Amino acid sequence: MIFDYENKVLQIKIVYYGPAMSGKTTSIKYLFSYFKKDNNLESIESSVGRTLFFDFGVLNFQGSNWGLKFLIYSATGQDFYASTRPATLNGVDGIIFVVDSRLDYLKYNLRSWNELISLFGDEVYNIPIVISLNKYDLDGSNKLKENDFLNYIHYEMFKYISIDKTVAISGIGVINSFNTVIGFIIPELQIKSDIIL
Ligand SMILES: Nc1nc2c(ncn2[C@@H]2O[C@H](COP(=O)(O)OP(=O)(O)OP(=O)(O)O)[C@@H](O)[C@H]2O)c(=O)[nH]1
Ligand SMILES: [Mg+2]
Repeated sequence: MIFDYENKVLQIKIVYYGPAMSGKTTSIKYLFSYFKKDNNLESIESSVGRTLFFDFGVLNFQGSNWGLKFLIYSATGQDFYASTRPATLNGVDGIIFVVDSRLDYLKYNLRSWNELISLFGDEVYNIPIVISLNKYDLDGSNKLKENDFLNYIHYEMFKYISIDKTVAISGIGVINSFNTVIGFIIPELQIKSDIIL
């Protein structure tokens, strides 16, 4: 978090993290379209729509006294570009961990989670994290439940953690997850549309 006292702007960095194809880019695209800031989002993608390095965009909000500037990133899930992930996480204030909630993908989710934890020391337990059980529209009952995932990851060690189902392709839960992570970072704040309440 960076306070720019001169311009009265608070800068906050949020990273969407998770295994390949879990829905990080889709979530970010929904977020930017919700705030009608589609043009602020840069996705560096391969010809088949896979994130090469990261997605990046800025969301600005103006309060009565201070401006808020959110730097939003997604780390690529593709292992070929894994070396870019630590840099993307540098200086992060909050993480949205996007899980592919189909049970067949559990090992990829856990591998990505363990990698995320290993990139930080014990400070990871102080970072606000919202887990998004994404693709909840797919595959009937063959899906990960909130408590099951939490039990895999020793959630009780984390100071600020939350989990919810999402469907990024239709936007279900995406804004909620974003608001939850922001609420962890700045408890007084709630963002509605493009004004700060
Ligand atoms: N059915 C369904 N499909 C989804 C959902 N979210 C994303 N997808 C699809 O899953 C695929 C991968 O989504 P992306 O958002 O590109 O995944 P990513 O996490 O950015 O993947 P990488 O950049 O490769 O790490 C795309 O075809 C999306 O349309 C969802 O909630 N439900
Ligand atoms: Mg992507």
